[in-house]
Amino acid sequence: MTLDLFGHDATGDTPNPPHADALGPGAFVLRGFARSRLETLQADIDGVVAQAPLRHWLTPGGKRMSVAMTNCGEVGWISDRVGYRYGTHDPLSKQRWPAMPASFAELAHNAAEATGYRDFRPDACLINRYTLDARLTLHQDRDERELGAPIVSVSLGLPAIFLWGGLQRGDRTRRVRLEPGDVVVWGGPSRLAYHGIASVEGSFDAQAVRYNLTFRQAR
Ligand code: MD3
Ligand code: FE
Repeated sequence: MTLDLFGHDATGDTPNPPHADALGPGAFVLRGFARSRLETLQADIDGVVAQAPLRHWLTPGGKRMSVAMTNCGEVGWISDRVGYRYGTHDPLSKQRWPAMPASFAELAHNAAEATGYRDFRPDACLINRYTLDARLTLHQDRDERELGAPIVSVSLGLPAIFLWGGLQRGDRTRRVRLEPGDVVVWGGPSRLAYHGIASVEGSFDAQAVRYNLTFRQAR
């Protein structure tokens, strides 16, 4: 596949509201979109984590991921020696993943709508927690059945440098600073772009961490 991801007018019908910065065709940063809701979101994260603790998955290759993860919603993203997949149950508790808090579902829906994606109803929310030494290497999100739906991500806590690549692993990457309250919507031709987190900004004596919520229509 050789789509010209960041060429001019790649789709022609890309939604483009005035208050969003386009990162690429179909991908938008909504700066501060969740800022007024950060306290509620954090309280709801804490509620999910109390039921389904953050943990470091193993990659299929056997490496412990530096990002700690948990899930809420109908299905959750899981990684172990078997591979990457979505599952209805938390492998630690053997219970279903906690329900998606209304504050999460509403925010994800509203952000998608603000960028022209109608009727976004995510069934999965991955909660990522980054300490200062955590990284997420360049990857594609391709474990979802519904690749036509966008992904919505919400940043909380410490700022981070997001890596935004192209459709091929070797394509050059841009660095985008994501701050607490920033919401990003990735769809259309940008849905399968390579991306990652290069670094989290903060001082080592502080206890602070970064959280990211990633909303997907996974199945
Ligand atoms: C661009 N998380 O969990 S969210 C992930 O900040 C993930 O925790 C990062 O990448 C984080 O898979 C980045 C932003 C994101 C999510 C999905 C994308 C960007 C994306 C899918 C396609 C293109
Ligand atoms: Fe990703």
